[in-house]
Amino acid sequence: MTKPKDARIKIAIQKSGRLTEHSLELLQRCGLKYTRGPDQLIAYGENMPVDVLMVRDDDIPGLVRDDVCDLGIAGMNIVEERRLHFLERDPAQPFRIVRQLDFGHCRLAFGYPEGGSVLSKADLAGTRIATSYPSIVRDYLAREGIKAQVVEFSGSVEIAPSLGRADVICDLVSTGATLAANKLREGETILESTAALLQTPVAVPEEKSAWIGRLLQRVEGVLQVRGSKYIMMHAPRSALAQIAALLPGSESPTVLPLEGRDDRVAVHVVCRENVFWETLESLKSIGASSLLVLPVEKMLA
Ligand code: PRT
Ligand code: ZN
Repeated sequence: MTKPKDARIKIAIQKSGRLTEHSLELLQRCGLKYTRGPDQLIAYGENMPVDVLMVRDDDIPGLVRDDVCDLGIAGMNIVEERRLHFLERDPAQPFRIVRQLDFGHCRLAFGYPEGGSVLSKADLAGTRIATSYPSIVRDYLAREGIKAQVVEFSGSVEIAPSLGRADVICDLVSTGATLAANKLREGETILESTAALLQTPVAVPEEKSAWIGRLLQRVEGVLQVRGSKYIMMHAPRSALAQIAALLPGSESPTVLPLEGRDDRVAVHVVCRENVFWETLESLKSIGASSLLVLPVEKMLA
């Protein structure tokens, strides 16, 4: 007999690490209020049927694949590694990658020892590559037609060459400081990563699926808001086309008459990009005045 599925949505996020704060903040911005359980492993949603499981990031893709959790947030580096690993055993896609998020930026790149014989991927044939991402690296080597040995390392990959355990490494890089401190030079990037939102491939009951839909729509709204600004200005009516060209995402501005002026109008636009001083200066140079740039609080498309 199949167990009745829990009506509450479960989201897996990283318990403690680089993605934790950002993941919780995203859920809070979606309107979720929660209390943490005494063990701190589950945060129970108070105002939505949503509970948050706090786990190690490596476990998140598996929890979503196995339908223990409906949704999960993990770095694309982990997501892709686990996806390739699962696909080797079962051709069905293990989960749906709903969308990439706007935090957790890093890249998976090669690190070549300074002064060594490997200068680029052209020299990788026959080398030993230390990495915590064996499936991604093997997949890359196969696509590039390079025959090299992948040595799996679970941590401190950057010390593998100096220990004599590998010739080069392939690891996550953010600022590049770790590579430099270990006398490694950054080589080709094989994956650009951000955090990603995953969804179980398993069908869920209608009521629950409606809540998941609402939550995903709110996530979309939060991400759009973070990159958006509301801009108000006075401008010559004749400059409307130039204004639209300067402000991406401002195709349908609100244009309002100005009392006693036929040549000038008030223009209000939502711009789906940050607005820099240079853009404001360009707007001023085509006759705009009284320019105001305001943050957007919420947005529902
Ligand atoms: O305990 P748990 O398993 O959950 O955590 P973890 O230690 O595996 O992960 P954590 O918290 O370190 O990282 C979580 C996710 O953040 C990663 O899976 C990436 O998606 C993302 N991320 C973003 C990074 C980095 N930037 C990053 N710089 N993850 C790791 N690093 C490490 C990298 O491995 C290397 O050791 O930072 C070092 C390089 O940094 P730079 O700035 O010196 O280049
Ligand atoms: Zn981890």
